[in-house]
Amino acid sequence: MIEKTCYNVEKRHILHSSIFNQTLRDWQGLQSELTTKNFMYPIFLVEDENAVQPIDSMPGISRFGINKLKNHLWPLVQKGLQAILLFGVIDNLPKDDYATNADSLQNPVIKALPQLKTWFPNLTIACDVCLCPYSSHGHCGILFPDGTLNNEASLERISDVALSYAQAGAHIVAPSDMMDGRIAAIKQKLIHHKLANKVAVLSYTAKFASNFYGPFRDAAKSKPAFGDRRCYQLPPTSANLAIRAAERDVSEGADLLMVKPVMAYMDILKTIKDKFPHYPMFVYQVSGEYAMIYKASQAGTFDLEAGLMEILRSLRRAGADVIITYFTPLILDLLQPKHKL
Ligand code: PB1
Repeated sequence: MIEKTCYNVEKRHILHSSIFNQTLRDWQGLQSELTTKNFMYPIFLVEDENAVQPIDSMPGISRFGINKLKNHLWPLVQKGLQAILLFGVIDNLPKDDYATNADSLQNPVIKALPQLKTWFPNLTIACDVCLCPYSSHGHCGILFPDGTLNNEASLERISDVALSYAQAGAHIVAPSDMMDGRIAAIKQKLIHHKLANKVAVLSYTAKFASNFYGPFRDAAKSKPAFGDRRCYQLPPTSANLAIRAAERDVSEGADLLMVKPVMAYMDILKTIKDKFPHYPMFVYQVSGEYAMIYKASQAGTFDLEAGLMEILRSLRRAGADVIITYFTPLILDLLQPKHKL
């Protein structure tokens, strides 16, 4: 006999008994908890070692020279920052069809790595690997003379750049180029140079030809000189290609997987995490998502901290293990223990 209340609410339909105090509510959300280990902080690094260049399209975000980056990171590391993702931005070094300065000795990332590792020995440093910030045409690979993508030449160049960052001290190389076979090409070079057991490969596994990269392209000065990236970034309409990309990158040796952007792709996030539960799943809350959330909160649409935490918890609930986000400094403040012991 099922006991019924006077309004016939069956006892197993009573949810309020699971949420009437904060502890009960916390227990319902353990799978979406946030710690400092769940975050990676993207950083723009310029040649001028003493520069701080605010980025108009990304309020609150600046490009840094290495000396100013040290000052910026120090308090964040004290608050528990675990990982950063470096993007080099060049102003004076020339850009050419081969993206020569992607890994030249004058490249700001190559120059910064040894210093950052000395200053912050416990910080995990990932380097984005792509040609677009360094190529004259602004595309992510090497092109044929007719302007179409030369995938083979791109693999050779991109794996060279990844190797250079690994040799300069990167803990993780993160190819965002979306060339076919770049994970295997990078892994092969790391193995050949006896670095495969010391450097992780974070694949931008399911990276879509999104409308939400605009502010980044301002920040990194990496807008394509012509055309777009739809012939090598995944079509936003496709889930199947994302699965095929994940299967491919896992088989080619990726250590870490990623979905990017994330807010419009949480179905993809859940699918890939469910299919590969034993791989750390990264998501990239990209520049357009950052700017959208920031500006909406500035417009009074919602409270930034409360709205951001709601979004971050939803990403964790959908399967994200690590969130790459420009909000990392704010999040570190929000994660500080309320009462210092
Ligand atoms: O925050 C962002 O918008 C990230 C943009 C991203 C960086 N990995 C790429 C997107 C793009 O410009 O197509 C850069 C491609 N290498």
